[in-house]
Amino acid sequence: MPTHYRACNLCEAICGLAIEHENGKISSIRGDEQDPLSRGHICPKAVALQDVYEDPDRLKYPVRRTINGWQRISWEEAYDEVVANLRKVQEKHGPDAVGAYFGNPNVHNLGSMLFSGAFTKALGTRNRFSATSADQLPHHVAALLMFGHGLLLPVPDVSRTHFMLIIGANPLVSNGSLMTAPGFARHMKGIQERGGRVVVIDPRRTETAEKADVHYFIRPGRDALLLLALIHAVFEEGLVGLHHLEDIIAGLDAVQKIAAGFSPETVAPLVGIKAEDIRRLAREFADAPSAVCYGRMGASTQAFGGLCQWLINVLNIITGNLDREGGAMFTQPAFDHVGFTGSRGKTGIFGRRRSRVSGLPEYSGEFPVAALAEEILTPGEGQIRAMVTVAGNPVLSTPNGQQLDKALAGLEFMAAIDIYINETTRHANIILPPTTGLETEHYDIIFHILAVHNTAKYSPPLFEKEPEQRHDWQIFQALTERLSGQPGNGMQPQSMLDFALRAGPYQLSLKQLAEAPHGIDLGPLQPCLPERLFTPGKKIPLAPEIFVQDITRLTKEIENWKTATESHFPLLLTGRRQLRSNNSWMHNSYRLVKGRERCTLLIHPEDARKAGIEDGQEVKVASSVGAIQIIVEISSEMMPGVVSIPHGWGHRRDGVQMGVAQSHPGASINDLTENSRIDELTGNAAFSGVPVWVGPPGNNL
Ligand SMILES: Nc1nc2c(c(=O)[nH]1)N[C@H]1C(S)=C(S)[C@@H](COP(=O)(O)OP(=O)(O)OC[C@H]3O[C@@H](n4cnc5c(=O)[nH]c(N)nc54)[C@H](O)[C@@H]3O)O[C@H]1N2
Ligand SMILES: Nc1nc2c(c(=O)[nH]1)N[C@H]1C(S)=C(S)[C@@H](COP(=O)(O)OP(=O)(O)OC[C@H]3O[C@@H](n4cnc5c(=O)[nH]c(N)nc54)[C@H](O)[C@@H]3O)O[C@H]1N2
Ligand code: SF4
Ligand SMILES: [Mo]
Repeated sequence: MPTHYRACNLCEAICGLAIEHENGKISSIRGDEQDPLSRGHICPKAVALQDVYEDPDRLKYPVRRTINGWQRISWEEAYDEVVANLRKVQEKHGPDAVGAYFGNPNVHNLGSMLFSGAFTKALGTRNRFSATSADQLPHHVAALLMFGHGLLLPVPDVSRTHFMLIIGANPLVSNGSLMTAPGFARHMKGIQERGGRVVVIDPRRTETAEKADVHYFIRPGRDALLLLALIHAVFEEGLVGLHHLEDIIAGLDAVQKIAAGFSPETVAPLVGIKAEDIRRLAREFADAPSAVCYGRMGASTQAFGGLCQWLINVLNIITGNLDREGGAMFTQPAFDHVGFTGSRGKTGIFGRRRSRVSGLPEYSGEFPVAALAEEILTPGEGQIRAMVTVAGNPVLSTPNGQQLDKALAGLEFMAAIDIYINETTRHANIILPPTTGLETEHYDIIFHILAVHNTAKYSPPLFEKEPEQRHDWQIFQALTERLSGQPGNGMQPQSMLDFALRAGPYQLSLKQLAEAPHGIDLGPLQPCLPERLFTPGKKIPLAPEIFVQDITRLTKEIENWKTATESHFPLLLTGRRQLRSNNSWMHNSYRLVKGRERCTLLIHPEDARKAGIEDGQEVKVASSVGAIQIIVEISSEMMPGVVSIPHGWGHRRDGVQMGVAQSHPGASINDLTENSRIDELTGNAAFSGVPVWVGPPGNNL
């Protein structure tokens, strides 16, 4: 039986897959043992590639919403109608009256990465939003200000480190994020086998924490304090060692001065970790032959996400662990997007403009998505009156999704480039569905930049698309041509990829990659500083002004924490990822959703007792913006006072056409999260620590 080798594009891990197939039918999907990055790892989501391919609910042709339901139309008609309507709105109300949201799968799609830029330019609106600001924006801002490029993100060198401090991430389930580490369990075991340690800081005893050497609970949103205390201890105990970074670090004194105010003893009662444990952690981290601190969603999607990501870099730097084997290192990918853009001065821009209603900062042409609904709902010049969503489901994925749901319903026009009629796209007037997964070719431009080992891999499509189908890039191209009134330059993803590979650091070609179906091993991460920096004079500013200033906001918040009184919403809500779920869109695969209910509220036994609720019962959860009903799972894996709900659920809504998902609907955590809860510094959504009330369904607050 023929075997097709490809990289999975469902999440950041880009696992190598070996797919056996015959006559257009798949018989098995396994991990590819010969893939130099994933070495055979695979997760349950990969088999859902087949389910998405065969899904009868998936759209393959453009549809228009009419009073009699969805009607199939031709591609030409669809393109013309979309462009005519967007232009009509822009002519009447100005270019910014059209808004655009780009969702997560865009970055997992070669064609979209190469063609969406021209499309947004042709759209000509400043009202652009994406999943970035519900996710990793603080990482980009810290990288931009410290290393000179928003995408020059340090990656944990997990295959060589001796100490890994994980803050607010669950890589055993997520397989790493901004750390492409397929088969993270293997890496974690490796650390422990070479005598190293893994320490996890998380308000939930996660799957990763369970396997780690040490786990500490932390009060959500207070990680910046812990990091300041760790840095304080490193200074106080004389453990600072810049090593090879000595000549390129500026601002060490400023950092020492800031951290001086945050001793482990002052911080301990606020974060819930003992001072002696904080001191020991600092000592072990600094004394290890190599160490890396890594923080992800939990340390990013919170009110002090910017401070956290800055301080994580600081901790790695002052212990000499940045750009060092076993520490936090930079990759050298074959398609060197960072090098290309950086050498042309396109490194990222932060805070040049502010959003119209709430004045949230722009990052590289995008406003924070927490501001999207208010930009649609608030009248005035620049109000959004039409939307385009691309590979995104912001009704389920962004804070206060219900408000956005209402806002989208009131638009003059909406178009969606998407494969499903879901909670978001049901509001579209026209849906343009692209090919996906197994029908597309793939080279991962983004996640090779973030991988724990340098590799390169090209995947041809497994199945030919039907003649009537279009790829994402073809849709972008057709819309761009109509919007700009100019014909395209005829370039296709393959020729662009080949060009970039040849111009890249290894001077590879697409032909070479095509001849190596398992991928090419380009070796372990290498030290590359100061050459790789894009900062003035190739120095690393350790204390950029905006972070230093944000400490004042933290200090004020500490006073609030100290004086807080009994609240109507006594519990703090956090999120979690699950092995059989992928953000908001893969619940239409029966194989993934079958079995016990997954969209549950996790709560500590003591909190459940106080709330008067029992395991397995349906309960009510309420926040300042809304309420949901959800099955409860009582577990001491939760920190007392903190509850957890996975995101991406809540499919039982009028008009959704995803049969399996609607029969396993769950409830949306983002019907509870507040759009006003953001990291005020970066504008990132602060999902962690939303105050909520939990009780029996009949009860009110
Ligand atoms: N409360 C809370 N909210 C969160 C998070 C959290 O942890 N907690 N996580 C946040 C994070 S990290 C992220 S990344 C976002 C993700 O949120 P979104 O950006 O909304 O992305 P998805 O939920 O993955 O939705 C993907 C959409 O793309 C469509 N799609 C799938 N494949 C393709 C394709 O090949 N082409 C096109 N054009 N469309 C496709 C799907 O049908 C679906 O509509 O959610 C964020 N929201
Ligand atoms: N199976 C699966 N894998 C995925 C995805 C998926 O949906 N399913 N999504 C992919 C995407 S888009 C992303 S961005 C990544 C995310 O990858 P991760 O960040 O590794 O995944 P999360 O489960 O969101 O982990 C966040 C952790 O932070 C904790 N946390 C919450 N608040 C706080 C806090 O204030 N402080 C601390 N210290 N911890 C806190 C939560 O309890 C949780 O354990 O996963 C990717 N991989
Ligand atoms: S971990 Fe991610 S990339 Fe790997 S098989 Fe699962 S979904 Fe695909
Ligand atoms: Mo994400």
